[in-house]
Amino acid sequence: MPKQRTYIIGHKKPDTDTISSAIGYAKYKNKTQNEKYVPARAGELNPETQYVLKKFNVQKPNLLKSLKDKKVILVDHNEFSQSVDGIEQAKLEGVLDHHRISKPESQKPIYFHTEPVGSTSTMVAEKLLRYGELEKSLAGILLSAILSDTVVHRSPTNTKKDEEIANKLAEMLDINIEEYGREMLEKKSKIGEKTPREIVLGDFKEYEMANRSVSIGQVETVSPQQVLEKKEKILDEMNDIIKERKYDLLLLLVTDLLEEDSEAFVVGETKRFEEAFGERVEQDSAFLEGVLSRKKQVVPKIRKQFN
Ligand SMILES: [Mn+2]
Repeated sequence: MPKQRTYIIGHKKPDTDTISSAIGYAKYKNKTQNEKYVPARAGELNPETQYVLKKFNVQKPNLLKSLKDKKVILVDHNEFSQSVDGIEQAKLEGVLDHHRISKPESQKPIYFHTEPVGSTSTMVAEKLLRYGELEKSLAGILLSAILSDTVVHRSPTNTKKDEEIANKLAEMLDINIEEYGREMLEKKSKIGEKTPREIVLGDFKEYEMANRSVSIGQVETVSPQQVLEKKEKILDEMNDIIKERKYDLLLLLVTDLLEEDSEAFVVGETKRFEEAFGERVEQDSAFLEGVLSRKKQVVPKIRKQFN
């Protein structure tokens, strides 16, 4: 009887790290073990991942709808709630991940390798590099995954190891990390295709502040100029929205992920905003240096003004 294959699969709503680490780890396991390992995916690919696989000429893994009774290695996640259905009835063979551990259970001893690094692909690339040769196509998708998960090494989750491994891969491929990182991350947002209303309401949160109502949208992008050049139309839309929904203050943060600051479009009680940040609002907007986080850097300051 032929041996049962083991599927290597990442989380639902797959991103570039989940897909690249599954492909890369399957390659590594096939080189080093006497079993058959097959990469799989848990859902449709996002535009960034599609772009990456096409650029490096790598086939997308097959879609798996159920893990029931299958031999499985989980990459880039370990919480069963993020896995494909049937994981509870799967034969868990291993985990390779960089997230916090909740409580996966296994019936037998398994490989369980987690590290607090910026991407699972860093761990996969390290294994492959240590083992020996690494095809350029594989180096390309693993490098892309590291740059995607760490926002080109700017995320607080980024580590020295992510940088060392990324540098090795980039050198092999003769790729400039900053240039390529920007090119790739631009594929993620697809801002060019969005209407002003979609830009404002895409990532949108409402807050009650002492019986007043404040709402803050945020666009996180590596090409803020694509949003800033639509400023007038976006402000028209924000003026409509604030009337429709009776907010007291409405903000849109246009956050530049690479420069790490934000331009805020401000509609409604502008004075509150000016007092919160000590910045003048001119032509309905203000520049907020070093501001990346709505939750940590914006909401508390605004809340103080209303309370
Ligand atoms: Mn990841």
